[in-house]
Amino acid sequence: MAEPIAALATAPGMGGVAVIRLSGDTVYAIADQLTRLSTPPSQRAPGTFAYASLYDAEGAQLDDAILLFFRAPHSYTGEDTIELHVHGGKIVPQRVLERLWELGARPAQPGEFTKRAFLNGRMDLTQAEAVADIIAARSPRAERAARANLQGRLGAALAPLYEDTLAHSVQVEHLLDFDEGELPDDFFRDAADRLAELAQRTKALLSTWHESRLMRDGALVVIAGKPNAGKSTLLNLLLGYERAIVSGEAGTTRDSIEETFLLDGVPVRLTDTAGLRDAPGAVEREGVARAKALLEQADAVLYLTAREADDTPPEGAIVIHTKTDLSPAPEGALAISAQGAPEAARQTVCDALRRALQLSGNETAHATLANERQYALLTTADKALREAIQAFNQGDIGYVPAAQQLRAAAEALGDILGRTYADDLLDRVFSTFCVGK
Ligand SMILES: Nc1nc2c(ncn2[C@@H]2O[C@H](COP(=O)(O)OP(=O)(O)OP(=O)(O)O)[C@@H](O)[C@H]2O)c(=O)[nH]1
Ligand SMILES: [Mg+2]
Repeated sequence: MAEPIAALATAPGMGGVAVIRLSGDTVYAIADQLTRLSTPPSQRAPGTFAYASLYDAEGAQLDDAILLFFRAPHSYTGEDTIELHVHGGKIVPQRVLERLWELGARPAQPGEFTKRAFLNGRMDLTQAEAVADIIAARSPRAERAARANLQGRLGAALAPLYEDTLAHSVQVEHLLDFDEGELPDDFFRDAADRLAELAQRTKALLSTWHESRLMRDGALVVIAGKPNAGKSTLLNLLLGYERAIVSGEAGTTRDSIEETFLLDGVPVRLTDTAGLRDAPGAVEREGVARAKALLEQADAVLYLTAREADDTPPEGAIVIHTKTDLSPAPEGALAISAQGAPEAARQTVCDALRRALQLSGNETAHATLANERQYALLTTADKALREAIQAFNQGDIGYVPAAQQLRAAAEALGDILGRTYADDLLDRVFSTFCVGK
């Protein structure tokens, strides 16, 4: 029995139209009471719509609406579903929802429509997660990756991996019942070889996480260097507008300034900082302390130098020589003139960042991991597969531990897809969704 649930599916606030979703076993009975159509909703064919007035218990009109009719299992949730398109704004959607509570629906929890879609077998867990990822995407590229996963790209890569691992696991468990002495000599070597092929697939998929993570969480890039090195000038150049004050006075920037720009679909949190020096004033000293703290957290540091005395970049920083229109940079160094050749400067810095952040720069048609949960489980599966291989390589004595590891690998892969699941896993996945999805 699927309790009827309802929620506003569009963002709350001013808007021409608001969409309310209603899903569950008794939604047609509810809609029959909400409307006074000569052909009530329960008599209407799925895939059709109706224009109808909605009424409260006393027969007063609540709104005019368009109703879309879906019937199980051909709906998003897999249940009977009605979508109500009502007027937007603060008052009408709320009034209609309150009437729905009166008629027996209850407010949907965050992600509950998608959770039902998953539980009704409409999608696997990676597809359900992709729904939230499409909404949360911060760049067109991130949205395309999420859409591919919604269409099943990741699931299509993981499902055979899971099936193959499970098949091996089942076979090995089965043979456990026999005396190990009866197994053919090449059994262990063969088993190790076959698992090595699976481990290759898990490894390839794991390697996609680096770039996906950056697309999801963004990269922190800190611009550091001595006062007057040209840091704020570079920030403005990369952003394309005059965000920070630029001046010939040393110590112009004191507080750190963070703005985001997209590099190959990765949101880069670009942070301009106070010039590093023994600052004369307390405010600037605090700025320098903040700059140093940021250096610790950065995914990449752009260290700008105008070739002054005692200019030592922090370890691991990308050193960029600035103001080459004034004096030449050393042979082979990364060098820019933000004022003389801004477009070339922008290119040089972006290319340096692509290398430092290990961005491939091109989109892949292959499956990519989408979140920390998937990455953690796949890491578990990968490790278990490798341990199973090692155990098999030891021959007879490794058989039992290998069987255990294989079971663990299959379980972790199944968890990614949601083939097996615990309620708290589902709660964790769907609680991050917005209401109405
Ligand atoms: N000639 C020349 N001047 C530049 C170039 N880039 C920046 N400048 C000048 O250098 C001075 C300092 O630039 P800023 O960008 O404010 O330097 P900063 O590193 O942010 O300095 P602080 O905020 O004080 O740490 C300004 O007068 C800029 O106009 C360049 O490529 N060529
Ligand atoms: Mg500055």
